[in-house]
Amino acid sequence: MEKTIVGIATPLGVGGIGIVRISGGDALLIARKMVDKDLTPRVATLCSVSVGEVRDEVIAIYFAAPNSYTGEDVIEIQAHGNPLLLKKIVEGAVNLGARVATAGEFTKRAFLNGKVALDRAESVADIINAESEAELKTASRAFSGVIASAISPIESLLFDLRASVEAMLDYPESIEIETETAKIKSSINDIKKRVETLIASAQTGAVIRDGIRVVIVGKPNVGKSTLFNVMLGVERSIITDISGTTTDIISETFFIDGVKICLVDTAGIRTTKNVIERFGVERSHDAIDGADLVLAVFDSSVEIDEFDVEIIKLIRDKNKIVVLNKQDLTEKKCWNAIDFGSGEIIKVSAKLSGAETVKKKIAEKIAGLNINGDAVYITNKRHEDLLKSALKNLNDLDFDKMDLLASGLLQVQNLIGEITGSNITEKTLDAIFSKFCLGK
Ligand SMILES: Nc1nc2c(ncn2[C@@H]2O[C@H](COP(=O)(O)OP(=O)(O)OP(=O)(O)O)[C@@H](O)[C@H]2O)c(=O)[nH]1
Ligand SMILES: [Mg+2]
Repeated sequence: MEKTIVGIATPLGVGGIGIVRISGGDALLIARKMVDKDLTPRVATLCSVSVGEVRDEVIAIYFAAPNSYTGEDVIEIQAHGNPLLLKKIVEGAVNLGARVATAGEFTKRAFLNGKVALDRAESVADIINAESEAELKTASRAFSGVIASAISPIESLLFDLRASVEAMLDYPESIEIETETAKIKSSINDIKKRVETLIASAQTGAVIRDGIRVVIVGKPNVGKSTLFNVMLGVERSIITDISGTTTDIISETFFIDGVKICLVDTAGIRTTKNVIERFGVERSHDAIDGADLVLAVFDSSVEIDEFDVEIIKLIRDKNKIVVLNKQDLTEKKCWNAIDFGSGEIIKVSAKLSGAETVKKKIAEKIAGLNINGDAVYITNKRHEDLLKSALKNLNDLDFDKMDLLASGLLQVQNLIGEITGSNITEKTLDAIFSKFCLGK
């Protein structure tokens, strides 16, 4: 029998209520020695808990196995939310034979006891860690089983396919080889298409998980920091009329339509002798490389110069929005004739209502991703990597050698099984659950 574990389920800070959870075969035995009332399954019992000199009035709930989160006997003690008190209750349980739970151990037990499928268990961590509405929505959909509903059919198709290939190997005389091979090929194509669709969805999945990195670039004094501040709605970056005011990268997070935007202000790009500013400029080049979307800002009230031209070259092939700023002043004619490459051009005044126009454009790009639709998005990097390996193996299958085909399909099935949990090693499980917070 697994050792009984104990952990604090609520965040370690002062709060109205703090919860200690005990799970395992000895949970009830341990709890009985700590509280002064008898516990009935699924009844919230007001009682006293004592650990040494410390006493608290708590609500204790007993969930009898297998009808609990972990599938084991579980006791939840809802005490007053003082971290010292909660630690004391944990200490009490440990003195009576429990062990402090490792990160994610309660959920790991839930998985091992068949209470929750692996993809759903993994989405529990995503629900807890979600920072944006889009992330939360996708994680809760994953918890409701949409990933499983996309992956399980692939797993069963592979299972059937292997059976057909093996039947062909074992009883070649009773099978019409050509028809059967054609069937197998078409079924493999069907599987490939499903895997490809899921891999493609991971691109949007990454946007949901990591947000969109929007980097503001331009030469000094064009109004990058002004735009940065008005988009955030706070005076975060220093603005002056002196070129080279921003010398380093500054970033802040905000949300557009429930999607996390990491907005980055950079040092104006130009050749410079000032050492600090030069470092900043180098970082700006790197920031362009790491951007999902570039906001390329130009001062339209002055003529274009060689620094602007250099920036246009740098961002030519990037996903970008060109911002012709300072429209409250008179625009120089030259800007209308410039070829910026792909992307949209907007004319704004960051000092006036420019931020709203830029945000609207970003919102349009987000709408294009259709995040709020009903499609299934792979947001988990582990799932994405496994699907990519599976696709590679599917592409490498050799139809001329049936015995190799069978083992090739088994490999694909094993990879998919690592997503659903039907083929999983202890090491992978530990890696998955170590990312959980303590007490979950
Ligand atoms: N008239 C006008 N002035 C603006 C506008 N946007 C910014 N400015 C002014 O342009 C000057 C430079 O603005 P910043 O936002 O510091 O420019 P920057 O691109 O961040 O400059 P560096 O940090 O030096 O690279 C400041 O005096 C701003 O007030 C605008 O839309 N219209
Ligand atoms: Mg600046």
